[in-house]
Amino acid sequence: MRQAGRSLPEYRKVREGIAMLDSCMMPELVTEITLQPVRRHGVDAAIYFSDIVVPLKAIGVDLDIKPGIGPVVARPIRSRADLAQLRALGPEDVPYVTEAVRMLVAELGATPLIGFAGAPFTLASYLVEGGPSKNHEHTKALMYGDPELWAELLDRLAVITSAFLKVQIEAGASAVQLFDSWVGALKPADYRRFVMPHSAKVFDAVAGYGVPRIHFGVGTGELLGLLGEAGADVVGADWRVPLDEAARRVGPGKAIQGNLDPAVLFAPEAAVRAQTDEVLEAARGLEGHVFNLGHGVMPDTDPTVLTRLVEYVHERTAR
Ligand code: 1CP
Repeated sequence: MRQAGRSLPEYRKVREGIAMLDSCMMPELVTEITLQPVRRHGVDAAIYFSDIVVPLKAIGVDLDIKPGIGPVVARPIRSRADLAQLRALGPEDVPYVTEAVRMLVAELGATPLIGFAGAPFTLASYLVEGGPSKNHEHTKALMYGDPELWAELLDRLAVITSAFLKVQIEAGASAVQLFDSWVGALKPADYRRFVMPHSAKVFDAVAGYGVPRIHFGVGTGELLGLLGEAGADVVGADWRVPLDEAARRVGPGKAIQGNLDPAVLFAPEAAVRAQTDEVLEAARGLEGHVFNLGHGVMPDTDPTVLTRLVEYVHERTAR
């Protein structure tokens, strides 16, 4: 339940007067914010508080996270010369991540910590567009228009992302999630050709650690098989595809994550329960299921609804 924190008054209080990217570089604050939804809702795992653009900021890309907008990049990457903004990342670039993950693992005890990074395509979209985008037109123009430059851009991002995930795993994260939030904008043939080799490189780079690797996207119904093929152990599905059908598309040997529509949380409790039942029913008999929302928690979600949802899922799945 990404960004569960945003709906919490205790989150807004500790973030007061601190810019988003600054907060990601303050290990004690990161620890506190990561623990807040675990304490309040009793979820089964914590997701590390950070953002997908943190590793890019750490290597010197001039960008900011603007309130109400998201990541904004000062000099978008559109030409070969612009690639110079992207160098490799090492643990020394993100000492605050190592410190925060270590503190969290100590505090969390038996509750697993999920580390994460942005996938090459989704990071490329922010870098090429210069900010959030609905249609990803500049990104696609580069992808189709200059496949060589595109491949080099995604390769550099795969190297950065792999290193960033390794930092989190080596500091103690028990699972990692690769967020390719916007890759649902592509058709399968293009995903296979322009994106999959680079995401596969990231999954390969962390395979040796033996921690579960989760692959997340939105609107990826047509890509589910390929998202699994890229190398993940768990494939996320949004609410548009029922989980049994998602599992059929992903194929054997992998778990499925999802997929309650976060907008359902604004409906009366009986409706939330009915929709949750539908998710759990579709997940019955799967090889593995991680209950989750199909996308992040919306900021004005009532936190007590989230607490009740967690309780209800625990009740329904207790053995
Ligand atoms: O629960 C948590 O807070 C976990 C931390 C987390 C994660 C996993 C944040 C904090 N961001 C992310 C990942 C992230 N960031 C993704 C991938 C997951 C997804 O699809 O939701 C993406 C696409 C981003 C980019 C981003 N950062 C956006 C989306 C903009 C767009 O293109 O529509 C936004 C709004 C941000 C800012 C941000 N990141 C995180 C928070 C809590 C916020 C809000 C800013 C704030 O509170 O000041």
